Amino acid sequence: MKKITALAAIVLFAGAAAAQTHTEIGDAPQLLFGQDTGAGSLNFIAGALGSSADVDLYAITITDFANFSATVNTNAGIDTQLFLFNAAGLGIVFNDDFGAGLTSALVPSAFITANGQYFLAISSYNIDPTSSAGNIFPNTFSGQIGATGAGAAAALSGWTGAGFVSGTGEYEIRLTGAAGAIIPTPGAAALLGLGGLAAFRRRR
Ligand SMILES: [Ca+2]
Ligand SMILES: [Ca+2]
Repeated sequence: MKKITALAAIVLFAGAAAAQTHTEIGDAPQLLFGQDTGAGSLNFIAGALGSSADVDLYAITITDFANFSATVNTNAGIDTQLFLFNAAGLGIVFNDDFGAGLTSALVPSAFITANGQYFLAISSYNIDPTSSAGNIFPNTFSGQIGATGAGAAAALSGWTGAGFVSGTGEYEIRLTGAAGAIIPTPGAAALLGLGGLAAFRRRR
């Protein structure tokens, strides 16, 4: 995100309480458990696709699923894709092109039915998520698309395809109905009684 954009965002949302931006730290991982986005409300994620192969995965919390949205803004000319996964890494919904442009948006949809912890991924077209059983989502350009690929029943474990970013492509994802997420380390998860998550980590 360019500084001028950040400044504009701050001015634009100056009247809103505690607008919070998570800025990508280094390069966010492309696989579970993504990158933490902190505590408190989360209004923007600002990052960059640093190469044609880059995919960024962020841990987020959906706090108001009926009003959850994620909208990509970029001046870098990236043809983006957005993917939402649940806490277990299963595909929920994706969008490639929203409206008339090539950027992406996830809007309130029948696919998102509960608050909780999720993972949000951004890739450049046409890098798609895979599981041990194949592609998680179908190859569809428009609309809010559910996980109906051959690999939908298993968790995110890889990415396939090639992207079209040349050099660094900066992006901003505007969020509504969301808060940050901090994924517990295995030790902390065990202390908190999150045995399922700890077990999930151990299997990796
Ligand atoms: Ca990145
Ligand atoms: Ca796109």
